[in-house]
Amino acid sequence: MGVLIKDGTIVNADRSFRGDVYCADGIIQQIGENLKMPPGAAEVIDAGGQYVMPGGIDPHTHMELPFMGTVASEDFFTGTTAAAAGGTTMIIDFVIPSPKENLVEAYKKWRGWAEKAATDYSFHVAVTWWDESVHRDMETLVKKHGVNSFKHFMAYKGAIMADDGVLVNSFTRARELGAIATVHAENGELVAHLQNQLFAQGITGPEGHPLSRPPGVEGEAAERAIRIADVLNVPLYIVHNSAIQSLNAIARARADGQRVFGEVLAGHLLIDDSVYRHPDFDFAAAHVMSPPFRDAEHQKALWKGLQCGTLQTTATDHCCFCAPQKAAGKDDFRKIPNGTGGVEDRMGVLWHHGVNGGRLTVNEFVAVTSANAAKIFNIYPRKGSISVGADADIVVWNPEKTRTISAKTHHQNVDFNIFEGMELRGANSVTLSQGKIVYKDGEVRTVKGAGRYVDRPPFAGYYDALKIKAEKEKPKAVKRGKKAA
Ligand code: URQ
Ligand code: ZN
Ligand code: ZN
Repeated sequence: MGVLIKDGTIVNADRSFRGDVYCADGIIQQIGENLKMPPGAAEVIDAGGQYVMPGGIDPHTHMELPFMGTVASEDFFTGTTAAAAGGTTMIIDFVIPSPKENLVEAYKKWRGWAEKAATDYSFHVAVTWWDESVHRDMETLVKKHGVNSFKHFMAYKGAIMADDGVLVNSFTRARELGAIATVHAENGELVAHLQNQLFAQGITGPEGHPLSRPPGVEGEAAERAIRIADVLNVPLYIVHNSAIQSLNAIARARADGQRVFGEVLAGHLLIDDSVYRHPDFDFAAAHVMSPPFRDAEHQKALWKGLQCGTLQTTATDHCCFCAPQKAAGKDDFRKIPNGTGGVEDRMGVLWHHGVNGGRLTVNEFVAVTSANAAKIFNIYPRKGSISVGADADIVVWNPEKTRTISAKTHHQNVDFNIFEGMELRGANSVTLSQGKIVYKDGEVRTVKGAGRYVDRPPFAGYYDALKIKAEKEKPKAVKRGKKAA
């Protein structure tokens, strides 16, 4: 039996129009005015006075991530359930091999963890080291496992940090394979130096975290990644931009015609760095994530970057650790597991502060919460659009529904919410995944394991053109005859 969504206003990234949507067998079957269904053919959802939009895509989450000596508290089932409760119907998570860990083995391990997911998911794969096996495995992952994006952590020295050698080798390989390179842009050497310097000066609390990661640490790494990607002619996606410096680096490169994309977290748009100076350790430590939340000047610039198209996507970097886990850094901020939540609240806070706040149109809201990520990671229009044949991942959005965010009521498996107490107007009344209702009016109806792994094909066209260009521009050796006698 299908689902008929009646009398709503359909909102895609490019346009809005009145219409009914009929879903069956996991996809959108029909779109049109006054669709007639044979009696009993469908469960009917009254979308009168509401928007019918593509389900959110969060391109940056870390469910059950083993990190900094512990494991993130949110797993793939609870995390995708919380996401659905807030209107997000797909996540792109990360396989993060330890240095020297075989990439394909790590990928298979993460695939096992994700089998419990309730909604669809995919994986970026991190390149945290380099040798010939990595060169080989990247091809296997692209050609056999639907991976088209490779992540590089320029931070986290001594753990998963990729140095310039790894960046150069991996970026080159990504381009050969038709994949996109993505980076966490912070200079890991600078961070380590500043952390140790602050700690030696007796700054041991969470207030040391932002001091060890000033905006310049991010700006340098963003600029370096952009320059390396430019020389190697590989598209680049910079995750969780938090600072004016990285924003300006992206804007310059894009104005120069370079294929660079930027992501911003809902948290970085709305939470400021005063949280780290809160007297309560648990409160301050709960906000420790990298790059850190910054002051209002950066937030203002990030909103402008999102509005003008310098930044294309929003995400959450949902990576949860509860107070007992964060307490590992009670006496040493360098040991506080980095990460915060948000997967349930991204859509709501972006609607309230973006659309209600007059910063985004409803179409731009769809673009930055769903369609752009689908396009950049090559799964559009299967995902990110309300169109016939697309997956029936849909949110019915009630612009008048109000709610107050709280850890007491959220579905996220974590004891803290960075948006605690925030009052919102506008929320999903219904979420559908694969044409099935997974959330309706406060009730989650997710099924463990119902989610599917989504293959993301390489970017053939762009790379074929590149190959032709490279052939044409191949440098020619200068023929030098014998010196004249
Ligand atoms: O750096 C990341 O994206 C992961 C490890 C989550 N933690 C964080 O602080 N952002
Ligand atoms: Zn990161
Ligand atoms: Zn992350």
